Amino acid sequence: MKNKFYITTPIYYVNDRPHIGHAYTTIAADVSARYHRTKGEDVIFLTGTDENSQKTVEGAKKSGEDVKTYADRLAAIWKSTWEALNIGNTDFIRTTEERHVKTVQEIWKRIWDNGDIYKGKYEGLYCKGHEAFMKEVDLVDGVCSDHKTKPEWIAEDNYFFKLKKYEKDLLKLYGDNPNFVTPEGRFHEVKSFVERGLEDISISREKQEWGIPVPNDNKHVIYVWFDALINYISAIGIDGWQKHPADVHAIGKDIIRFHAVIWPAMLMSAKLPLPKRIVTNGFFTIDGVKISKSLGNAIDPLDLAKKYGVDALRYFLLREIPYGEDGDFSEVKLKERYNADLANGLGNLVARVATLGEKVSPIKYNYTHPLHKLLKEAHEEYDYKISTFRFDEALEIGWKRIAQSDAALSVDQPWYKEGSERAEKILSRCIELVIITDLLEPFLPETAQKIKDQISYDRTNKVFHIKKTENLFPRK
Ligand code: ME8
Repeated sequence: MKNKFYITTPIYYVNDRPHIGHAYTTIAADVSARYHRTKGEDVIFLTGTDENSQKTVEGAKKSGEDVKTYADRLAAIWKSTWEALNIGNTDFIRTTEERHVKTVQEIWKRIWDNGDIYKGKYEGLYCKGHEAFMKEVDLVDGVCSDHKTKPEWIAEDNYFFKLKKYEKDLLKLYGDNPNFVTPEGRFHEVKSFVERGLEDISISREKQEWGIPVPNDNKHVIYVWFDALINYISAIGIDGWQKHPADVHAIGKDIIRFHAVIWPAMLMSAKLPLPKRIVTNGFFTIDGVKISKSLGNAIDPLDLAKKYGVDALRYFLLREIPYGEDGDFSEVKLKERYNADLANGLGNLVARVATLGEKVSPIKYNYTHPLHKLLKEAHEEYDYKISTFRFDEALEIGWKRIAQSDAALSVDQPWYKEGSERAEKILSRCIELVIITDLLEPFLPETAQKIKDQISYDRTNKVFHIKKTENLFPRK
């Protein structure tokens, strides 16, 4: 039986179109999904949209549409953006879908039946930007420092989830699973947060109309985060989750408490298995400035993809910022890396090998080359890096090979003109390129195909066919 691998991204709010930050997490998850597919695993890769938020209502109001029409239009934009960025998700979930609403209500009932939901009064602050209940200590001069808005004071009847009850179980979970959250520093923050003591949380809103009704009490809607987290189950069904929960939730550092504290507690209460890992990326700024709608600096990934190509954008995002760390995005750096690593590096190597190789193609090859052992070792190191989300280091391995191959090509230059060793020398470079292409495929799927079109290995007849076509990355 094939091994299963289930990976998810956050489901994104539909109050705006995707920006480069959303693309970052989604591309990372896609690289992981593609990598597991190359290992022959049966991959489920889920992304989608989080629509039962007040942000959706406000977005609709601003654009003068009714809420459902607005949500439909925005969800289609998110879907098509991922298609354009070559994201190979196997499913796209919207939280307004029937399959999700049903699952949320079922999970609510399970948690209710377990005695973990009670009715109480919530009085306190609520930040709409965060869609989260806030404490005075979270604010700076009474204002949410992320959204620069004053949270509203709400006083209403709410249902509460007994989060505090799960304090000990959560600490045990963290103790037993040292890789539950990565990177380690952020896991540490989560642990300290829980160690300081949890409070029960409000999981419904009384005065909202848009949202999933609380079972048996339709005066209330379910709090959007309680609903949103369950999407990971809705997509594959409760039975599906029971058999194989998520292997990886890829998220940004901003939503770690929801995923590493509230979500496992909800699952424990519903008596369902827990996700295996939560992998968090840092946040990046643009030219040193926080990405924000009001500043108008939210770069549309499609604009960059149009200018540099989808693969170049995918490459840059994962090469430039070590995954997990905060970083800075700038188009100047993107262009620099494009020219240095892609045009002069990979693109140039492929062009050189194809030009020289075309003259001696086809070349016979029967797997006895000494290069094989060496390259296998590179593969092992790469496997480790990529399966632990060290994308920049995985790419570095690929680029080290590219540089070595390029250097070997220059040293061997005299042989390429004529002589019996010509085909033999070219063969070495072809073998290297096949391996390099394998390594890079999850990151640069389109480029990998283009390389294979130029340098292809025919397994049946055991020959390389080499044919020069277009330049992969024309200089910018
Ligand atoms: O939080 N740098 O959705 P959201 C890196 N609906 N990543 C960034 C980023 C940046 N500057 N900005 C955004 C929500 N992201 C909820 C999630 S899940 C059950 C519900 C990425 O639309 C990052 O992955 O605000 C972050 O966690 C996510 O977008 C937040 O997207």
